[in-house]
Amino acid sequence: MTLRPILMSDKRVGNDDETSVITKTRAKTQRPPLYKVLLLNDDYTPMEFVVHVLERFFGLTHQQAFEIMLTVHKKGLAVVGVFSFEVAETKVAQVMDFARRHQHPLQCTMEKE
Ligand code: TYC
Repeated sequence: MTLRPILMSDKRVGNDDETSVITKTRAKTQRPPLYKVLLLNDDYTPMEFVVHVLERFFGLTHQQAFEIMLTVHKKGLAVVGVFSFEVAETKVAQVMDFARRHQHPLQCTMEKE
């Protein structure tokens, strides 16, 4: 029989008859919530501008950017990427600011996954 050392994380549950049960506590690693960044279609923003935004702020290749732009154009919206809250918030702000400065109505939002 192999003996296991009793750890501080073990809980000793005493029974009335002085026998005991040792339960193992498993450390639950909490993953941070993730957020989808969505790009929305509109009738006015030029396709090349959207492609540029996707390359510039999401590090996509021209081909990837063009494909996602076309998906948004055809389906109304697409997920551009999945990030931590802070990164997603920053991307949305960067896209919205860049579109506003160029006077395009492009909309970008985030949503908890
Ligand atoms: N629908 C736009 C057009 O025809 C192109 C477009 C694509 C706009 C994606 C926004 O997120 C968007 N010029």
